[in-house]
Amino acid sequence: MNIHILTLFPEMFEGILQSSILKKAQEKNAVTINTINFRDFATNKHKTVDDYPYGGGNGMVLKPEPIFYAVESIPNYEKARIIMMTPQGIPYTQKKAEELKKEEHLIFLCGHYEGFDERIREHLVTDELSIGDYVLTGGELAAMVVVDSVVRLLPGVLGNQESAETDSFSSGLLEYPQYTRPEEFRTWKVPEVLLSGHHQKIEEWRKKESIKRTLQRRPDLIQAHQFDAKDQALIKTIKRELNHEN
Ligand code: 6GU
Repeated sequence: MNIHILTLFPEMFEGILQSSILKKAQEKNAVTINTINFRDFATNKHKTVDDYPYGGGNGMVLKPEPIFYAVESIPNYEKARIIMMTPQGIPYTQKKAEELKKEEHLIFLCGHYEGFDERIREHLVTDELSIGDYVLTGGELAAMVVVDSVVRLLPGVLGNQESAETDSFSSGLLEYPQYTRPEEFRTWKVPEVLLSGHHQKIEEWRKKESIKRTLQRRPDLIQAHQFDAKDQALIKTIKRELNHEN
């Protein structure tokens, strides 16, 4: 996969792209990631990238020329998904990450404080994404979130240790509680079943805890999930138990 990130603040990406899994993914050639400062494509001597909104009002608006010219400088940009990061975008989910991982080329547009001239949205962009219902100072942090969550899904990026398969949201449920040594810490013991060596019982316990946690924290995910008859019975049991606790 090939990723380009258009931003006025390329330095914001240095730490994240040079650390941990994203660094390794680039070293393994699973992905190439380049930042482009679209100020370099500004057309006047002051390198202006924004201007006052037509019709008046507060704030500045990102001009179309620097962003169009920066995108058009990228080889084969016509075949890329061109993704604008804004709070008005469609909500980003694991499902969208699974969709984007199949693409060969992603181009991210990050604005900072300002809005984009609507012609960028209408005539350049293929996707507009938001990472949640809160406002960031710019699209950079949001683009990093999307890049991180897509790159970890690329073949060969995660080892077995970090495997993408069993974690939250790929199963549609939240993760079950995990424990490691010591068996007892400040009187707090690890659940007996996990020490039993009884694999079927351990699997059942984990499934139950996973559903319990999801019911308590994210009932919306339970609504969306398809359960077989056995799990539906388990959900009923858990709901009854939770009612008795309260
Ligand atoms: Cl993609 N950009 C900004 N500026 N704020 C956001 C966002 C994006 N997603 C949530 N809040």
